[in-house]
Amino acid sequence: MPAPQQRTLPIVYTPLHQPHAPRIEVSRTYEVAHPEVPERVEVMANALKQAGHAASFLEPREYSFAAAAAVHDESLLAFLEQTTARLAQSEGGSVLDTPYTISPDTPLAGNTLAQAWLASCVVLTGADLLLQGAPRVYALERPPGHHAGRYKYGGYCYINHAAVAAHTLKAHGRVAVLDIDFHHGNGTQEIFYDTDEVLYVSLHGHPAWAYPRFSGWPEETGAGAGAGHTLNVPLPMFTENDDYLDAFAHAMEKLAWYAPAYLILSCGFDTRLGDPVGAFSLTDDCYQAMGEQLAALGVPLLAVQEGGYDLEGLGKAVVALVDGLVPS
Ligand code: OKP
Ligand code: ZN
Repeated sequence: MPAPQQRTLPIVYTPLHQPHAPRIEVSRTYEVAHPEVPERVEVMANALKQAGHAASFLEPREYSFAAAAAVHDESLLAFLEQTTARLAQSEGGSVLDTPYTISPDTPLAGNTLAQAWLASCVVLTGADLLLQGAPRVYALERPPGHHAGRYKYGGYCYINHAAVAAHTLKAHGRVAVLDIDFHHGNGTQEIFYDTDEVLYVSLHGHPAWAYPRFSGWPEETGAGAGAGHTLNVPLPMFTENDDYLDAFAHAMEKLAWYAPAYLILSCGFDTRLGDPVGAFSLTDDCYQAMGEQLAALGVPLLAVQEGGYDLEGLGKAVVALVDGLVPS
């Protein structure tokens, strides 16, 4: 008798992300509303619950912050700890530009590091569920992580959750990270650039015009033991489903070549038509198609929430992806 099909999947979530609520970032020289708002995860959580996944929600466990040191240099962690501790003492202060950021768009406040680590705990809980045999898990957390590198934070990211989880999982087998956020995950690429224990594959807006600009060219393919273990597929502005899915097929071939024991999906919906930060034109069909193909790959998969800023579209996008991941 064939095994019954999985009709849903664990969704790790906590409402406690909400106190992380950056208000402004710097665009050139003036202040603008910050797009990485608490409503993002609430919209996605509500849409998933409405789509029949309410019973799958579970709370994160706690993990020691020491785990962050596996992927971030102690200089960065000490800076984040000291700066947020100082800000916690002073009433309501926040700082945008520091020597440790790649872009002045990622506010530090007194609670920021604790909030970022809470997001890592959501993702680490998901990783543990994979180790316990769950075929697919969705970690619905914020702030995102893929721009946080070994030495610097930025791009709305403080701790690289996908990298922390990849570090945990690679003790149990080869790990691939597939990054489908609109932006290149410079932090994840950097952290695993010279190892063959983690494959990094990313589809993103071309760095000639898209953030973070300094990383994500196709010529970046890994170094040392990691040579050939980074694949960047930059795409043009306004890329639509067909061209995106062609590039996705290329990424899937690389994943099949690597044959990972675990797959981390750095999952951003800022590729969606109408997203105010990204510049692609994908529709929900594309997320469902990717979900289906990823499920068919048969590799235990941990989806990690990265970007996506269109509060009207986020719910539909995540439901489409999860519907693809969980055939009904
Ligand atoms: C985070 B994630 C500076 C613009 C900064 C930062 C975008 C961060 C995206 N001129 N924009 O990858 O969705
Ligand atoms: Zn993004």
